[in-house]
Amino acid sequence: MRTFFNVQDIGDLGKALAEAQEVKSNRFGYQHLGKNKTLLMIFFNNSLRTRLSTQKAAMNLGMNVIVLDVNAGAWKLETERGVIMDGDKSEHLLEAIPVMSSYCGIIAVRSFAGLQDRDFDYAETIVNQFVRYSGKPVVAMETATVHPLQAFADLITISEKCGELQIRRPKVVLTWAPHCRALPQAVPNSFAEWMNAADVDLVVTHPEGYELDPKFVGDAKVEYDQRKALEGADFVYAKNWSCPGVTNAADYGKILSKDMAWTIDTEHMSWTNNGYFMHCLPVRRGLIVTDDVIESDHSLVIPEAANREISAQVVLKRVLENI
Ligand code: AN0
Ligand code: CP
Repeated sequence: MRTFFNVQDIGDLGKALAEAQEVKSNRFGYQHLGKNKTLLMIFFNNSLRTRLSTQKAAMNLGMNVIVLDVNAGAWKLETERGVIMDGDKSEHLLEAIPVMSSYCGIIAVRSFAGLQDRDFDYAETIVNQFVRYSGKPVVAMETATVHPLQAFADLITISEKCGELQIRRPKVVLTWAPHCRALPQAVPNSFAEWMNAADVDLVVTHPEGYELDPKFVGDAKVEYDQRKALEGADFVYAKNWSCPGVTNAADYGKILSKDMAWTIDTEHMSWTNNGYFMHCLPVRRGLIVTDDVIESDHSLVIPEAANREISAQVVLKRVLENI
């Protein structure tokens, strides 16, 4: 594997899930792969899980790790070509990328959507420059439109629960929930993309206007009535996202609804098939989910986060095997 952005990059999902279990039971068995190899993790945005789990995964593999928080000590980076750099940005990404790549064997990047310009975000303008100008394998740690390490960890978590409960083809519901700030679509995009590729029955539910890009939703059923969508669900994956601008481009990145009737509480969970609650975290209690639901024994938020170490380790292992 050379780049990790989409579900196709991981290939056969059955094999990837088997490898995840193998890595989970033998985390330190592959240290020869990473010896004297360096992972550079670049963060343009905040992180708790991605930073810790990806660094831990790299260390499990025997790698050296360098972390750069661009907004905490690095020069502010210009990303557009052809501008006169007389503002607050001291360095251009086109110099910074080859410099940074000269210090490492693998680059991992977190760069959220700006939510101002749909074309700029959906063309993956920032991370594509890393792919093009670094000459190194690039792993997405949440880009403008995808968060594949999260979706892979979520799939591992669902598959483990299905194994335990002997569920063959689970009903998985991706539900929009209200939030006070405009959030990217990367998490729901990747979740839908990965669930479509997996052996699950995916239903997506959200208020009108929040339609996700068809390239991620595929043939999944879209149900605007949240109660109908949740009926019989084995897994409820809650997430807020801002307007993807699919039906109305002018609304891209806007908050169209703050309808608290969509908050996942015990009544919502009672409509499901004794379903499990999932969220990628960080989550705002009281908006996305109530305390009772997230603290219940049917909440999978902690196992999901723990599986981020496993998804990252499978991905880095495969990249290392190809260097
Ligand atoms: C980010 C998002 O919604 O994409 C990161 C989630 C992993 N969330 C926030 O900014 C709160
Ligand atoms: N789920 C996730 O990616 O969390 P962080 O933003 O804390 O990395």
